[in-house]
Amino acid sequence: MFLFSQAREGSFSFPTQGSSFAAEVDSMYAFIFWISLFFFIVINGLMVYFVIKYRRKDKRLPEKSPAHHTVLELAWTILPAFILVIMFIRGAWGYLEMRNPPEAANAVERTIDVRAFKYGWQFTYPNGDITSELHLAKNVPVRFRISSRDALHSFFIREFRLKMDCVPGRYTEAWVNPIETRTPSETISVDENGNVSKGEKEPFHLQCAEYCGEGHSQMRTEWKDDGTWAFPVYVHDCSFDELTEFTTWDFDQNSNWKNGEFLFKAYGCVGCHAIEGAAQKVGPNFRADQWRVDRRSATGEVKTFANDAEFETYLSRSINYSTEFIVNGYPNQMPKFEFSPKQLDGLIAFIRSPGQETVDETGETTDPKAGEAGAGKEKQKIDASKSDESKSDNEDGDAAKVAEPKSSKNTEKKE
Ligand code: HEC
Ligand SMILES: [Cu+2]
Repeated sequence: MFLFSQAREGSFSFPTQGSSFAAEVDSMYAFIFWISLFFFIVINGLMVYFVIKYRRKDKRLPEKSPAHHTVLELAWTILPAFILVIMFIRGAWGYLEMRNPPEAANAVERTIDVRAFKYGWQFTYPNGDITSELHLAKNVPVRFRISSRDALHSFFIREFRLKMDCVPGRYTEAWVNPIETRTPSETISVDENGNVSKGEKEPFHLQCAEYCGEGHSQMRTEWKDDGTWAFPVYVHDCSFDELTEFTTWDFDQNSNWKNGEFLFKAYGCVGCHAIEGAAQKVGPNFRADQWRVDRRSATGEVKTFANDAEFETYLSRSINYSTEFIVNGYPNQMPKFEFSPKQLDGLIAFIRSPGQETVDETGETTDPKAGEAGAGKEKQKIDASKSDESKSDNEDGDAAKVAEPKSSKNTEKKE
């Protein structure tokens, strides 16, 4: 049993037991494993022993063996059946416990929406906060309402012994009561010069456990070269409501560029678009020097950009209406989004200069090729003409709003 029930940072066979049902899962596994191992050794040991002991040594013929022995046959049927029944009952109990959230987790205010998509995760908390990191509170049971935007994925957190399918078009459910903390400060260490490196511990590990496409392996908790964790699972020692400290992103407190960076992660753009010179993913890399370069579509259509405003219109339409213009050489795999104009502004600021933030005194990100067009003016116009309410608008209404203020000034033709 030693191998399986140790509660240190990962035993030989298993990672830390981070949830209330982890110990039972492990001991159930160990129970079946050791019984199987016992019978394996007994049966195969005897077999080898008998093969050697009763091998043919001389000309004697084998004796006739008994054909039937009722008592013996009943014994070796009924006794193992007992073992199987015990396994079944323990398994069923454990399964039912994992399937049925306790009262405390079953309420809407304890439900976290888990969205899997190609290729990443998005978590929506009861108050509407959205993150690409999962933040939980120790000893607070929560329910997950799980869905997928595209293919089949599987929501798997190994320290919790939790796994549930993510199925497009329907919700699946799981719950967890984390019993061990794992905070960002344990997993990221910052030295006195401000350099970040991997901390002494890793966050709990989320992973997609169902092959879902070429970016499948990105859908997991992993240390990135830029000094962050992708999709970490954190457990804090606080109340569920205090989690907002970690999950809230205040758009008004942050620059356009920072907002863009946040959205880029939280909405999984990062899963398909590498930035600057990083290894290419499914979609085009975003680089500051690709700013306003002409685009050619898969059907041979060419887009040229007379000024920044036209280019920004193109970028916002590429995001909210991604199927409209497919960049040549790339698959039509980008999902459509419903970002508000303000969010689009942030994303565009980030895409324009993904490597580093350039901020002017107004807090607006400056254009790396500043002065070329009235980009700033255009932006203000857009901000003023619309508010965030278009986020929930239907497609057509949204289309008009996003495209209108920008294309009204320039010569872009509507397709
Ligand atoms: C599933 C993968 C995927 C995700 C997620 C994704 N994209 Fe894309 N994106 C693509 C692909 C593939 C293309 C190229 C084909 C096309 O134009 O649709 C593309 C094209 C683009 C373009 C046009 C690029 C150019 O150089 O002309 C922009 C802008 C863009 N994506 C922004 C975003 C943003 C912002 C997000 C997140 C909100 C995002 N994408 C999420 C796959 C993805
Ligand atoms: Cu997946």
